[in-house]
Amino acid sequence: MKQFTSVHDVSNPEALVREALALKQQPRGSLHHIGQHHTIALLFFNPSLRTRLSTQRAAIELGMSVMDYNAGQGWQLEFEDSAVMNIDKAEHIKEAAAVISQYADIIGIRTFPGLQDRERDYSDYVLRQFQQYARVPVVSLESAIRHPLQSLADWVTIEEHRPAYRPKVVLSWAPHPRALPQAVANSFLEWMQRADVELVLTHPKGYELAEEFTQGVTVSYDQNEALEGANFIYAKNWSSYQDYGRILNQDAGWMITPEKMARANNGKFMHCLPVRRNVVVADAVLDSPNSLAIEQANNRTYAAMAVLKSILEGKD
Ligand code: SN0
Repeated sequence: MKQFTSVHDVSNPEALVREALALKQQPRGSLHHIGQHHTIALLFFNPSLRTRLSTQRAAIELGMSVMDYNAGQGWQLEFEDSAVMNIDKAEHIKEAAAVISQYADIIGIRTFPGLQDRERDYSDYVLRQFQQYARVPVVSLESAIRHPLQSLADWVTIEEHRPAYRPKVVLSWAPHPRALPQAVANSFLEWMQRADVELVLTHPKGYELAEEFTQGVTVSYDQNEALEGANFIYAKNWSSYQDYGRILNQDAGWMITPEKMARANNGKFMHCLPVRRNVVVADAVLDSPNSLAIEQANNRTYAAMAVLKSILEGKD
């Protein structure tokens, strides 16, 4: 693999899922030779708990060294070409990306969307600028519009709990007090469309996601109908794509409750975390044995290991 910014960078996503599951079975300390003498730099423009720590953990398991940089607290970077840098931006992405490429063999970038300018966000500006100017492989640690490491871990988790038949997987919008990115939902749809599952997306009117991610996906505005017989219920909030970055409603009727779960078929609850308890999901669901949220987070390590290993080995 040459880079990891979306499912499109992966020649065989299902094989990558199998690789992550295989890596999960390996004894600790048995994989250090794979990344020995290699270094990964992790750059965070935004907060991160799971991505930061699981990617570090993955790199450590592979014997790599890790450099962790809070880019938001460093020099303010200029991303525009031909900019006259006489105001607040101290360093251009051209120099920063080239310099970091001399220190690290792989660069990971975490960057959220501004949720103001849809065109700019959906060009995945910051990630793409790093890709353009970096001289080593770039890994997305969640970009403006995608979170591929999360989606890979989600698929791994579904694989571990998959029934003997083709499962029904429902991605449901849920309420939230803050305007959140569409990245997790976009990415989940993109990856699940490559998996052998029945995929259903449900959300209130006005929360339609970008067409490039929903083409071919069954969409229902009726959450109860969508949840009928579901094997996996993935809850996630996102702000509006149409009315870009806006919160259109906080309808508590969309929260995932035990009553909602009762419509499913012994449904497993999924969320990428962090989650707002009793807003997105009721305690009784999140604390139930059917919640996979903690295991999803565990699988982040094996997803990242599969990705880093594939990049280190330079294979497709
Ligand atoms: C981020 C998101 O993309 O929705 C990261 C998820 C992995 N989530 C949040 O920013 C939640 C923040 C909050 O206030 O609950």
